[in-house]
Amino acid sequence: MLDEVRWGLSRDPKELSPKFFYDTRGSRLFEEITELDEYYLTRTERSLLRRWMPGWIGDLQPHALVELGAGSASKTRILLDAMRAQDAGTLFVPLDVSEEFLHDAAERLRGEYPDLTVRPEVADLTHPLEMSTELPSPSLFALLGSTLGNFDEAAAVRLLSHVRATMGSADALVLGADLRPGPGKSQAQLEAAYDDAAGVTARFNLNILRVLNREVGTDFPLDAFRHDAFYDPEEGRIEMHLVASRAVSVRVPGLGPVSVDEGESIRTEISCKYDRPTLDRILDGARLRVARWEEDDVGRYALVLARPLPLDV
Ligand code: SAH
Ligand code: AVI
Repeated sequence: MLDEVRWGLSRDPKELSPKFFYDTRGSRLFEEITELDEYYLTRTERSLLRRWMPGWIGDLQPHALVELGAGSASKTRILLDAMRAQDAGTLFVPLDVSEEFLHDAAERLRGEYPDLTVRPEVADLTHPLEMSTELPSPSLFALLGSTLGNFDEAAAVRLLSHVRATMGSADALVLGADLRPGPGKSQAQLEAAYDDAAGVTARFNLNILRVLNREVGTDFPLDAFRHDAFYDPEEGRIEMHLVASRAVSVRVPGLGPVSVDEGESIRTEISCKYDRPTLDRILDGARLRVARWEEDDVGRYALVLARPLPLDV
């Protein structure tokens, strides 16, 4: 973690990896975000899952569900219920970097689904997947919440290639993808989802500095930074930043003091927004193809079923 932090704070412009948001407090703040009026992503995805998953699971009859970046696994119940209704899977593998939060979610699901084997995996999706659980065939993988968007295109292809390397030819991946602004979603609505009136996203953003101060021994003064989020139409992505309201000098172990000028910003997250050609290209780069693409009625969000393409030998 310290190496990654040193690397990001030595760059110009400065950046931090969004995976550092998610200690238990950060994961809880994200949960709060998902309930905000402005954050349409979760509820739109939830209704798409309810509409399409029973049929897709009926066709696939998976024996296991592997959820990448599972978080609280709140929408997962829709998939698990569909599997139970089809007498399909009995194994659930939630995978996440946020260890304590993951184990709590796994414990809750064990209570709710006594017949289900729950095998949580603490892992970083930016590395090749090394599962300690052997997966049956077919297995269904899920990457929900548009979490793929927090990776740039090259990193998204790498991440999905790691997933593809773990998949058998009969497996499938269900992907949630937030879409670019269009007739049914203005840029202002998109930006409001990342800058809510109650300030929850601002607290989530600032949480990264608390995590760094505690975990790597930096001394960021939280009161010197404010939340900023904007949509970049050229790149097709939201960027979240922390902007310094005064000049500060921050202790970074192993790097010495790092100065942040007044008005200088640290980028903490990108959240890429997709269209069909972009997602086709990313999936193809990872040897996957779109089998189903379903959007909500105004085209805010897509639920995608991807199937493996043969791997080059
Ligand atoms: N899937 C849930 C949660 C999305 S929040 C939903 O749809 O609501 C993103 C989740 O991905 C968090 O739980 C976070 O801890 C996890 N995450 C972020 N970066 C990760 C990484 N590099 N490796 C594994 N998990 C990661
Ligand atoms: C987890 N991820 C897909 C969220 C997103 O929308 O990019 C994280 C988030 N950042 C700000 N609000 C929510």
